[in-house]
Amino acid sequence: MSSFENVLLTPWPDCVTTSVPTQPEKENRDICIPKVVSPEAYIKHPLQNKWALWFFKNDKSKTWQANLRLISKFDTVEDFWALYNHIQLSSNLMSGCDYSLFKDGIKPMWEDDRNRRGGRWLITLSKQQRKSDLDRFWLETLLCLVGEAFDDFSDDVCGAVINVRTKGDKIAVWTTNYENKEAITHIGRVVKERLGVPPKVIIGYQSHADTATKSGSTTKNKFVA
Ligand code: MGP
Repeated sequence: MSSFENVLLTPWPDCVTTSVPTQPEKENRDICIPKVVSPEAYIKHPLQNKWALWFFKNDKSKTWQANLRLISKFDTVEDFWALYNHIQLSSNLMSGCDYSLFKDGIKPMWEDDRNRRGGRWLITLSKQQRKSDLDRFWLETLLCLVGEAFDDFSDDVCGAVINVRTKGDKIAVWTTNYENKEAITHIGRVVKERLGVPPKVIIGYQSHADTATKSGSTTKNKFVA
């Protein structure tokens, strides 16, 4: 037995068996070379937060809260894409449906403790934008959330909602406190930039308290970007 054969661990749980040409006059001999597998190959890439995806289907015989269903939770990049690729694009949903992506533990409703004093940056889309912009705006919003794109202010973000509506679809990023001016201004700037909303298009931030108690069709803006 050569000294080389002595250092080979056999059987090796994870190795590649290969034929190595030895001296020409001898036949090829099988040896086992330990394969070094990088952790990158089998460890999923963790996200900073765990997220929950919710679905809302408008059934008028039920209350608003009863129409809201949790689809699934994830906390890795791979599981995010697995879920994203498994569900319908927003533009294929029936009118009246919503998706919401919120941090685990925060319900996608005004009543949650982390939303009660909060508000939302609202992007309203024209009917034509369902075809051209809706799905890519929503995906970019999701990537901003799971990728923690809001620098020091990502903690202020609670989640995002997409409303598919005949009158015009909406995408909103919800934050936790409408008094946190610095956080809200920064988040609004990032959303506008990442979605590629032209500078001349103004987006508004409204408190949930105002939205929940509005009387007309519009809610006054607390901030604009
Ligand atoms: P919506 O689904 O956010 O917008 O709110 P839509 O359908 O475009 O309607 P519009 O009023 O903005 O033109 C529709 C209705 O759903 C609200 O008026 C509430 O009755 C209910 N609703 C929406 N949200 C986000 C909540 C919530 O967080 N809590 C409760 N209790 N009801 C809500």
